[in-house]
Amino acid sequence: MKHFPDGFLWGGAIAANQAEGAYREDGKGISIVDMVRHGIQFGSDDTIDPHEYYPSHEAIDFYHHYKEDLSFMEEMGFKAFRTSIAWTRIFPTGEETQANEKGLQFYDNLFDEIKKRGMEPVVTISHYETPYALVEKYNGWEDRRLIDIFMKYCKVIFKRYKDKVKYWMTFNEINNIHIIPYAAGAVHIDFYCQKEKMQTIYQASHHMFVASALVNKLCHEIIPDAQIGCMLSLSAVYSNTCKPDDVFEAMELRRRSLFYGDVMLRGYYPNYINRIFEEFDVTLKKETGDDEVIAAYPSDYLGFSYYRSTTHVAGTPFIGHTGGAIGTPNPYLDTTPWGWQIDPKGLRFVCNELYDRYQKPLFIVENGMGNIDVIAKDGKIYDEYRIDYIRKHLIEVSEALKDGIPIMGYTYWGPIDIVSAGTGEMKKRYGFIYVNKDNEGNGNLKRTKKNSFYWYQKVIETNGESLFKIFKNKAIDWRFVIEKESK
Ligand code: BGP
Repeated sequence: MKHFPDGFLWGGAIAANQAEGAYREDGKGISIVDMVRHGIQFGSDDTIDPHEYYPSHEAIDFYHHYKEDLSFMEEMGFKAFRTSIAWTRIFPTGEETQANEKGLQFYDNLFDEIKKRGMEPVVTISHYETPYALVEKYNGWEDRRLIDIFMKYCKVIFKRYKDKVKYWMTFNEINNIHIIPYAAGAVHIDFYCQKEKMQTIYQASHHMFVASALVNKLCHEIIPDAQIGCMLSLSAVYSNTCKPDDVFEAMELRRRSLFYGDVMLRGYYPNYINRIFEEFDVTLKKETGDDEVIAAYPSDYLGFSYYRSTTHVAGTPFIGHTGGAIGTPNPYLDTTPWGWQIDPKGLRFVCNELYDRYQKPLFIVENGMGNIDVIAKDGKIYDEYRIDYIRKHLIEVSEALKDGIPIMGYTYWGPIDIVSAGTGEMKKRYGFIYVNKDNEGNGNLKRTKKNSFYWYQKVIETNGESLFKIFKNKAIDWRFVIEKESK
């Protein structure tokens, strides 16, 4: 019996702002992350200090290296490649009436190249890259006018790329507006006043819900054969004990994220949110017709990221970072150097949780391991820890498929090293391909295949079957193991 269905979208995912660099080239405007030096977890400088180094300004210079980089993805056999469009390349401040042709042309070339190399482009429309001008003027999504501004941008890109892109997602990790509001909702909030914070967050979320629904509609009108999903950060959360208080609060913490899926996939505000609104004095400003729009145009599928799990103890604060909620460590799990606990079974758990709740196709659009890679004396990179991480997660994906869950594909996060979103580092590497560039900007950007490159290539070539094969030789260099075993 086959473990993965034919047509499963194997691939990888990046985001424009973490890979492209060229942050002022060809008319690009300043986006919110361009002002972030140490990662979105640590907030924005709200200015660019010319004396400081911002890793994302050059990143891995994907803007000029995309052909070479995509040739690696092709060599691994990718069926899908997820990236985002930098909104500021198309509308530098968000409010121009004319789109920037050079920006449009770049993505034309990029999508052509992806397709030419046998991959489906999967495109996130807004991945933490809102034009900064919209924060200055409107405090981002807190202001309803962002809906029309975003619609204008979407209309341009749908029309332009309608023959090239068939998989879309609106907002990257929209639920992260609670933990990184600046990146996810382009809002500056007062963290010290819970009530004001919640008011701003939910008002901004409402505008994003309406925008997302209208964009779903627009997408289907302009590209009838496209699918457009929402995208949530959904690493698992467990109760730390079987104490009913812990169990209940863990459910509440989880629901804070699932609320976003509830609205965008089911098409209505769930009852439980009313109590939260009451407790935090949230008064949502809605316009006539908003609820109808949200109901009429839900997302087609749920794209989500899964990296790790955590546990919750009642009474501890609801905080988090790019990997999801930060709770109390789980004594049963190992941890990456960045403290992310490795929990492959949690991925199967989450797939079941989500499908039980939504009955819509799932797309695992981010999963991966950030680690410190060392170049060995022979010049190679033996990243067995990464292979082990992915292998165990993919086996759980195959179990979830057996559980009867429609999973469209798996795009590994950061198939080539890129700048970390959370910490702004290059040192935190996810890639199958090493990029010679460090946190301070030293390095010549040379690309080198890691051991995991050959391993993932084999996984895709066998449509996942190699995951279940016990290789006689301990995998020291996958190229040799694979060559020998395939004879
Ligand atoms: C997600 C984001 C990505 C990303 C990833 C890994 O939250 O969608 O942009 O980078 O997490 O996080 P980090 O880069 O902080 O390791």
